[in-house]
Amino acid sequence: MPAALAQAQSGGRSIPRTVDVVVVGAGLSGLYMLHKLRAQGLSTVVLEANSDVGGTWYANRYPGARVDVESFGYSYSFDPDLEQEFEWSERFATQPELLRYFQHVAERFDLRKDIAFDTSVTSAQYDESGRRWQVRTERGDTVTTRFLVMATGSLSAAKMPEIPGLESFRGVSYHTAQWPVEEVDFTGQRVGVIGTGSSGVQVIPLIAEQAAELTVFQRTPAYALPAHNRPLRPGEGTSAKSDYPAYRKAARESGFGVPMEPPTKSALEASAEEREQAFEEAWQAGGLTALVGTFTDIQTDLDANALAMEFLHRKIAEAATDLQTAADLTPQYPFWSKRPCLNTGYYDAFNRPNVRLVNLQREPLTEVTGAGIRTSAREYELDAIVYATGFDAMTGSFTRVDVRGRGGVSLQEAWAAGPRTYLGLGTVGFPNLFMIAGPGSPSVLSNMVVSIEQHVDWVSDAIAYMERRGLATIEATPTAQDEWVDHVNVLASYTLFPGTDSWFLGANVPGKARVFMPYAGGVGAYRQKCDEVAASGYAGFQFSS
Ligand code: NA7
Repeated sequence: MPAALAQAQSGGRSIPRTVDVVVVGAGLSGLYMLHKLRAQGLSTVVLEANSDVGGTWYANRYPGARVDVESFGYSYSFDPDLEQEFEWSERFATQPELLRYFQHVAERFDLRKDIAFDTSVTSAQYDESGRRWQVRTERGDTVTTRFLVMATGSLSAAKMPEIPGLESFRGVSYHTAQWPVEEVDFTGQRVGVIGTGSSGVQVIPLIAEQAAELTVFQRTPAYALPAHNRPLRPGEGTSAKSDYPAYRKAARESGFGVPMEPPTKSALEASAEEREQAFEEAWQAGGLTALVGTFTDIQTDLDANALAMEFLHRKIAEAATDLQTAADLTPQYPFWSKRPCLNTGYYDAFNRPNVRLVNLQREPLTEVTGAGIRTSAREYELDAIVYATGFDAMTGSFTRVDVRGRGGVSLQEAWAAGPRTYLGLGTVGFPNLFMIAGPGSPSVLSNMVVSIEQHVDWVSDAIAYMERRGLATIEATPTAQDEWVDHVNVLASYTLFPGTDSWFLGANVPGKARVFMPYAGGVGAYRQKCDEVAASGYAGFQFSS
């Protein structure tokens, strides 16, 4: 039997031993990548650690999980029929609805037959003489491939906090990003939630409704902006969908990957009345980007930002009835210097009699005990702890696989001082390895679907270009990569991001290099650069034939 057709039997599913492309991950990126590569006639297998499609939307099934980009925009644009046929039910889709969408996509394009589920990739090693990647899985499969596409997600390496005593807790522990498939019932329980980022802000109102007591352990308060989520009105879907061509174009040319009128005026030049009106309109519109998009300098100038902060502080003071709680919930760092959250019932939850807020800045968390959580002030007895403590973002999903390129150098070693990529698509020393939404691309600073589709299209075009010319390998040049890393850093330095600790900077992972990882120039400018690179015959990449 030819090697290419030999099948490794594992877990009841066969995985080909030799393919043109291995895609790691069957989330948003992996599904579309598979669809594209298949259409190009390339043999492709997707290796997925979870038991079904959906990636981050498979794993983050905690109560309250929902997307914070509007449903119509957070969907694939590559197929006009797919665009029209799926019915969204709410302004911001819930996790179960998103999962149904990805399952629908998998079925519609018959994707599952080329996906191996429950198959965790442990290593990928580049064989320089054969110019192939050897990809190994936890189940013992080895797949040899020309191209390796890491479609592993920017927010998929869940992170537990470094707190002494985690193992000693006698109750049940959960991480929001590793939520069980079976329903969790907190009725009658004393629950503690650690973390008030997006996941904490979403899960807290739902647990508050169910648990006997909820204690929220907050280290840094979030700016929780109103979602104004609601069921979609009859006909709203049809009308939004009829506008798709213009909507998608505007999203692709925008900053954040959502259509938005760019601001023209500085907050410092506007009158107090003008500012109040603009901020209030943005507050009423809801969503993550309306308020930061009111004036040109909210994200770049501390004085302009302070005006938005003052408005937001007032809103939080109005929302939380207890004065001390309101003060504790009020962030003191610049707005949008770390990612804000979308609020559906978050501040209201703290007005319930069964919810209390523990400000860890006043009473630091010291340990997890057998009975609960101890702070410097006291012990809180709990039946369950929910860790809403985030991710080793942007790089964790790449480096937790032992990826080794030329000379056996690992990605972890190559990125020890921070991730270095060209366009967030490729990295020096790792031929024929593509990243989808990698560090150095807009990724988490954008509507992920817009960024992912653009990357997948670019990667499949690059592979098609190589096929047409009989080229064996593609790799970023050191000069192009150095220049790109510098450019990403310069763009970040124009913003307020570098001044506030966040996972954008790797600040939530002890020992991680402090480098601002996403590209802050906006998806429109980024797409233009990627298109120019492709049109010029892939300037900044070198090929071997
Ligand atoms: P985030 O945004 O990283 O939030 C994690 C939260 O957990 C944040 O409030 C952290 O406080 C807190 N945290 C982490 N470690 C600790 C310890 N040791 N003690 C107390 N509190 C801690 O993750 P999310 O999952 O909420 O959201 C990630 C992204 O997913 C989100 O932005 C969306 O894009 C989707 P800190 O701020 O570090 O003081």
